[in-house]
Amino acid sequence: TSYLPRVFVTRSAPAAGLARLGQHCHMTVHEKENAPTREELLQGVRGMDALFVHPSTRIDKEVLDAAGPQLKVIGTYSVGLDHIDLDLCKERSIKVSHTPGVLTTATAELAVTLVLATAKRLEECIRAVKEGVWGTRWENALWLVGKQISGSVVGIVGLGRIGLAIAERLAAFGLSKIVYTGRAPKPESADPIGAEFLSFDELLKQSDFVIVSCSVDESNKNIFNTGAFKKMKPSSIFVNVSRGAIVDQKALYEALKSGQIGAAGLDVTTPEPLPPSDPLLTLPNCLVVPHIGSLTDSTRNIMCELVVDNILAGLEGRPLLSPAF
Ligand code: 8YV
Repeated sequence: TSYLPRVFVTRSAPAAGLARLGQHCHMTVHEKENAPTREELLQGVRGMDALFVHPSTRIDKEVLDAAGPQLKVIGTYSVGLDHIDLDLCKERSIKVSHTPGVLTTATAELAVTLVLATAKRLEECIRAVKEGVWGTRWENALWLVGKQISGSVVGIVGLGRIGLAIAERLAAFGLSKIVYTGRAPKPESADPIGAEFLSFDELLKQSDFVIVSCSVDESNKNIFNTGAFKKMKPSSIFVNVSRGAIVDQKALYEALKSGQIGAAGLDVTTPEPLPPSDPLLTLPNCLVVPHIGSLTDSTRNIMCELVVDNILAGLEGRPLLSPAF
């Protein structure tokens, strides 16, 4: 009898991709709405040959030990890899794949949405109309005054695939300039829009919009701290579509509350989900959406197909389509 490889899926994913995986593997899906608890995870991974994981699930030594030495491949349903101990996977010859490229457009569209929504104070506007405040305030000519995007300086933190796609879309608004920061300046071929490379501090100083689209690891955790927000313009808008961990959220709260910066639009927070009692949600100038960057009809299906293709490749000993290392 032939052995069917065993796969654990940590959270449900689009049906077509999972069905295909199920044809080749003995598949266990954690069907609940929420990510598995640590206990459910440690139990679920036992004896698995492959794991289909999401960013909400941390894959560290304890999880790899619990899985056992037969574990061959981990496919994450994300471009971000911050939840996986990649060094240990390498050391143990466990292959790891992610989903770069296929979610670039969806995530860039969301970043542009957050830029527009925060600049035009959309959430406050909608609430004012619904709560009947419109009729009492509109004679004040500057009530709900928004921010013009044309003529502004846009600063991108991480001009990778997603950062570039954001910059290209915002360029259509007629910006004064686009600047970026990152580990090193990009070669001209990787920067078709001719963005200007600046140090982190200089970007904070010059930008009207600071947009974070980089990957996050130990090296850039909490770089948006009190000191960073102090360097930004009081009118500036902070947009984050990467990971909450790049921000000291208490410092962000203080900066928004005191007017050190103008507004924030966040797709990512610490923790996720953000509890409704979080102080950030009491601020009129902070817009939070529930990590929907890649959440479009077409993108999520393609992401799932790519995870499945990677897992099957890994199980069959073929090279991965989109390896993490
Ligand atoms: C999530 C993401 O993977 O790609 C990433 O890094 O954070 C998102 O696309 C998605 O929300 C599924 O959990």
